[in-house]
Amino acid sequence: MVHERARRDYDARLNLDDTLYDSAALVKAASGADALLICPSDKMTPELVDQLPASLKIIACFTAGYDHVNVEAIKARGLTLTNAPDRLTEATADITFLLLLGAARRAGEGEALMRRQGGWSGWHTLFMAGTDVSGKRLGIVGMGRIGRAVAKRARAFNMTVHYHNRTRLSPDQEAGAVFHPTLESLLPVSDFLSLNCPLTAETKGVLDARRIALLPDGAIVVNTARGDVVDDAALIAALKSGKLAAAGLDVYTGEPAKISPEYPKLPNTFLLPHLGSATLETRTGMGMNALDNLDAFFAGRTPPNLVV
Ligand code: 8YV
Repeated sequence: MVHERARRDYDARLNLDDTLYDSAALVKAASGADALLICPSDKMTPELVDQLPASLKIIACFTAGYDHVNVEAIKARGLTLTNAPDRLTEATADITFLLLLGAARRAGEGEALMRRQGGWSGWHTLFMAGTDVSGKRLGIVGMGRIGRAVAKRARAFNMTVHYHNRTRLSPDQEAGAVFHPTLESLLPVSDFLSLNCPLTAETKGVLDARRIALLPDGAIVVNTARGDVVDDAALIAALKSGKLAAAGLDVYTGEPAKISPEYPKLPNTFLLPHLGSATLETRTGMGMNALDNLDAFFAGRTPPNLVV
């Protein structure tokens, strides 16, 4: 549907076999184009932005996150940049909960047992005993649309919700969640910690060894934000030492090719390959969202999701 609309309304050159473009291929693909519609794997470094053709006016991201784009370079070139945050809230909150439950209930280990060993030996009282979710405290870092949708699910699971955000939400949006002005205050009350903030200069590496030490012993960390929000070495050390019971991860530093090889080796990680928004309905919605931005721009209106 997204392809059809793009072809109907634009002279669109589509990457139908999902080839990963390197810088040279991206520059070539952009030749003579007015607009580029890009995915997170299309890294817009300052060097690449410099080489983009003079015909280019706008770059529309398919995703909510635009940390793969150097915004300063875009501004310096006088280009317009949009993102697409309007349709992925529910799907990403769902996968956050899938990771939270999967990590807490050792679903990865259980699934591997069924697939690789064809079953288990018998019912034992502590066989693959995980961690209760109900009755626990969930700390959410970043209470935007996705964070709030995660909070809604947490309430249905009988969890108490705490959050840290740059600004405190209205009582209506808080819906009973407890605000923490600092991460240092949020972490000690987070039996589960869900990262839902954008990756920025301030959030890069924010979950480091010092902050992990502030979490309760046996806490569980879930990341559907960006891998770089976490200090990998610190997270891996805490998973190995037992400081953390488990982690559920959908995003990784260096993804997809240079993910730390330690994560898949650890039994207490529950890992997905950046599937947060990967449903047909949501990905179609995100594509439409990106096209809405292009349409508005070329009609002379302010795009609904203008970044710069
Ligand atoms: C993810 C995303 O799937 O839009 C983005 O920027 O990365 C989402 O689509 C999600 O954040 C990761 O679980």
